[in-house]
Amino acid sequence: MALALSLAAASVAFVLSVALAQNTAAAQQGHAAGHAITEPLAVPITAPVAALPLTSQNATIVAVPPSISETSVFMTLRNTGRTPIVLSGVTSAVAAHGMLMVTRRDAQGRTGMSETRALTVPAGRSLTLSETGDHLMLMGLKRPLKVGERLPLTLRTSDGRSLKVVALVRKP
Ligand SMILES: [Cu+2]
Repeated sequence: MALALSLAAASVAFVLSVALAQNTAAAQQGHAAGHAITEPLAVPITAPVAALPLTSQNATIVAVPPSISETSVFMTLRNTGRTPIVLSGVTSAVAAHGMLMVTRRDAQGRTGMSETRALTVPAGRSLTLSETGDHLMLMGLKRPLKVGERLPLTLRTSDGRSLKVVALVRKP
């Protein structure tokens, strides 16, 4: 009895699944036919922007006296992707603008920093932004920064992507 019921149930289920499959097939044909002309127009013109395979660690901003309107930003950036990531800018709500900086030693052995248009994080590698090397600067600070506060920054890349970073204001 139990077997007969379960067989009956199984055959009902089978009939239902065949009917569903036929309906689905019909629906798919209808879908395809209905979209034959309009589908090309429905394809997005721009592909969705892939997430940037970039992480930031130990982001800090150096606190400066109220009379100083610019400061430095340091962090370690890691590119977990397979292509280089080219940074093209940094912005913060507390600064008029940001700059990418390189520190270089000149022919006389003196080190100095200058602005650069790009900083590259190599594929699968890290770039350390530090006092003695490449770094970021915030120019035209709109208010004094307090030691211990955390401030959001936005790093931008040359291909139009961005990374939000929260940086800790620390003592000089
Ligand atoms: Cu600097």
